[in-house]
Amino acid sequence: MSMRLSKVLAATALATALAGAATVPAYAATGYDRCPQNRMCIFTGYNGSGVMAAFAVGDADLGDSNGPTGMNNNTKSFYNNSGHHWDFWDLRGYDGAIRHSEPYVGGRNFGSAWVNRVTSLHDY
Ligand SMILES: [Ca+2]
Repeated sequence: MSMRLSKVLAATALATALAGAATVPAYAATGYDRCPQNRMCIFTGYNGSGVMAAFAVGDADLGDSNGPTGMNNNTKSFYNNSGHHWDFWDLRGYDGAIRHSEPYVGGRNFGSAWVNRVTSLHDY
C-alpha cells in the first residue's frame, strides 16, 4: 500500500470515528454531569466514571433482568440529582444494611463499606 493511500485511509477512519462520537448518547460520556435532572444515578467507577444507571424511583433488585443490568454489587459512586431523599440497601427488596442520601447532594464516592455493595435503592 502506498504511503499516500494509507494516509487517506487513516484520515477516513478518523473522520468516521469523530462522526460516530457526535452521535453517541450523553450516557456514554463520563463523569457526574451526564446524570439527568431529577434522577438518582449510580456508577460502576469512582467519581462518576464507568457505566451509569439513572433512576426516577428506584430498583428493588439490581441483580435481576428488570431494569439496568451489571450494576448489582458493582457501584462505586452515585449522584443524587433529585430533590428526593434516597436509600441504598445491601440486599434486594430494600432489605439489609441501609445507606441514606440527602436530596441534591451531588456526586459522591461510596465509602469503603459501601463500595460494590448496593443491591436495591429507592427514593422516599
Ligand atoms: Ca449487596
